[in-house]
Amino acid sequence: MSDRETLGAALARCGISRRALLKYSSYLATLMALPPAASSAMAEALAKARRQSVIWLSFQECTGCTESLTRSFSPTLEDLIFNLISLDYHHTLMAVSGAAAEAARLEAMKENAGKYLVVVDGSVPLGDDGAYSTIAGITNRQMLTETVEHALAVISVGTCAAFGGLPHADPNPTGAVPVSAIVTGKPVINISGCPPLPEAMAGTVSYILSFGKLPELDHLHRPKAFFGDSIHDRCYRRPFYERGMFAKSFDDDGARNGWCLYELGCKGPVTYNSCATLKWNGGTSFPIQSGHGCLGCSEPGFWDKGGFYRPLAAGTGSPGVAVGAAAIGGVAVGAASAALHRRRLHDQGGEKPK
Ligand code: FSX
Repeated sequence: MSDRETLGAALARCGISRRALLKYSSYLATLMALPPAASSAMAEALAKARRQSVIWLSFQECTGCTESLTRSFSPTLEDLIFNLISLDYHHTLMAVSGAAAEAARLEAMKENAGKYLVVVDGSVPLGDDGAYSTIAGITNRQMLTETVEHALAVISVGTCAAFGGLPHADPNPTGAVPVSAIVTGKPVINISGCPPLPEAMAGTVSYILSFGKLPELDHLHRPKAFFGDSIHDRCYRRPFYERGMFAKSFDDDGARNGWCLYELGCKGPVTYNSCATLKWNGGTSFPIQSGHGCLGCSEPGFWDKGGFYRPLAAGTGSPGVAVGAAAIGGVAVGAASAALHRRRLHDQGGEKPK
């Protein structure tokens, strides 16, 4: 692996021009709210960077995170950059299996000690000594602990790895925990979402490759560039919320005409992610644009928050789940109540004042 070509050389070999790399850097710099000069510095750094060794571990998950990345609208430069990292180990994508696969993991760890990134999707089962999920004869916990020991950093992709996700939902039969419950003494970046946005995954890796440091993170260790605003902050239905115009059912005229889906259970006001701006499938759409409320999939404990179709104002129905239910409770429908709702969310630290 020591003779890895630079990313610039690899892109040129694939017919990707310098101009395209500059365009991607500029897109990424804008996306991450970096100063204008950062875009050319990023292009230079990316062109000179050696292919980054990445070891990808998949534990208790549905493979949606890998699907999100590999089935993103193609071809895009971020796909190519992800293809051009050295993905030295990936349960789903690697050609070899068994002893040869494990040898590849150990070799990558040895040859890139202190420099490789570990990407994890899925939660880690601790119940019954980890018997619910084993790979190559060892528990997920053992594999994670051993693999991260000499890693540069760990990226938890998907809500399962970041916060426990579906396997952690009540009653959590496998004793599932997020990666951060096991990994200590190493930087852990959470890119949540079920699944996460491919741009957030590729953008975060590109940032680390370009600048040799981690991006700025929020209180849940998510890159602020992608998780700095709530879905509600950026939602195109927001003007209807402000005017107190709420759809009453998924097929009424209000819903069809873009009215706010708050009363139908939309969790956009308490969910932080970039779906409303980046959208999915190459910027085609996102759930709210398709007529369905946000499920809040990038937030901790979203499966247990009292029902996807239960309005926030009705509370979570689940004690101890912090979605600001107390802040939202008692909000009546209408423009005046919308303002009150915002004020109360802000008082709970859930939303900026407007
Ligand atoms: Fe979880 Fe990802 Fe949802 Fe699925 O790997 S975040 S269940 S999309 O696959 O972990």
